[in-house]
Amino acid sequence: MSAFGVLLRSNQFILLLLFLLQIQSLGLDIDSRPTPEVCTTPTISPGPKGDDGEKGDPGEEGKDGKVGRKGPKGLKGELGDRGDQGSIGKSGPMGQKGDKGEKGLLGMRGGKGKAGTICDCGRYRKVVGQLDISVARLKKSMKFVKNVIAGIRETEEKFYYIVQEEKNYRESLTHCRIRGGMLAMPKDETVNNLIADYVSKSGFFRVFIGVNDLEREGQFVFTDNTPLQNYSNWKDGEPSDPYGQEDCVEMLSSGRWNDTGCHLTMYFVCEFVKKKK
Ligand SMILES: [Ca+2]
Ligand SMILES: [Ca+2]
Repeated sequence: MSAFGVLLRSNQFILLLLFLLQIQSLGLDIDSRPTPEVCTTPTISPGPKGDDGEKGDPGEEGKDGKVGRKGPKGLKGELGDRGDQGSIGKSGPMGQKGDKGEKGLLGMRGGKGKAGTICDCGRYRKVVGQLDISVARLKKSMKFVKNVIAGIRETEEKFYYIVQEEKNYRESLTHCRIRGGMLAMPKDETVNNLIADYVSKSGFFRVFIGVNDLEREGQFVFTDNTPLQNYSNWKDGEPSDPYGQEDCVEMLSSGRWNDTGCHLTMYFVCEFVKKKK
């Protein structure tokens, strides 16, 4: 750029500046320049601000708003008043048995009894003592009595009964002896018939009787060691002891005798001598 150009530019700038200053001194504004209408129609200026108006009437009630969100849980209310008593409910199940209660108080003392008579206490004590002994014996004999209840037979001199327990010959002997008797010894026809009838009517087939040849083979004796002199009632063909093992005697329901093994077990008949009055 030439120096002339620069000079021309600076002059233009100065002129512009002077122009603007002229406008400002005249109180003119570019934006407030009068429009063509200002010149043609009268301008109406707004009046001063009026006084505040009176407060209006309250408006009509607005519409219900939308249902809001669920609020937080409230505090627990106070305890209400006690209600009326309800009706009686159904009976519950039966409870368990309770514990035994404590012992009650001692009762009142009774009245004085009548005067007793003088007794022979020593005699009564003796009777009571004998009763105790009898009861003890009775208890021991309960099993024995159970068998006796099944039936008992008797003659003028003796009692007979079938012990319904299966025992071998020696056990049978012992059983009768410790009870004060013996294994039955039918020493005559009357007694033999009585025992036979007893056995058959009781429905048994065979029983041990008090006869054996344990001491000497073939020499039969009663259990009181008396020999069979006056009476015996062997079954036909008996006694027969082919193997030497039949040393004890059984009575069959027919009343007949047979020698048989002593180790066999069966019911048996005891006899007891009646006490003389
Ligand atoms: Ca024999
Ligand atoms: Ca035989």
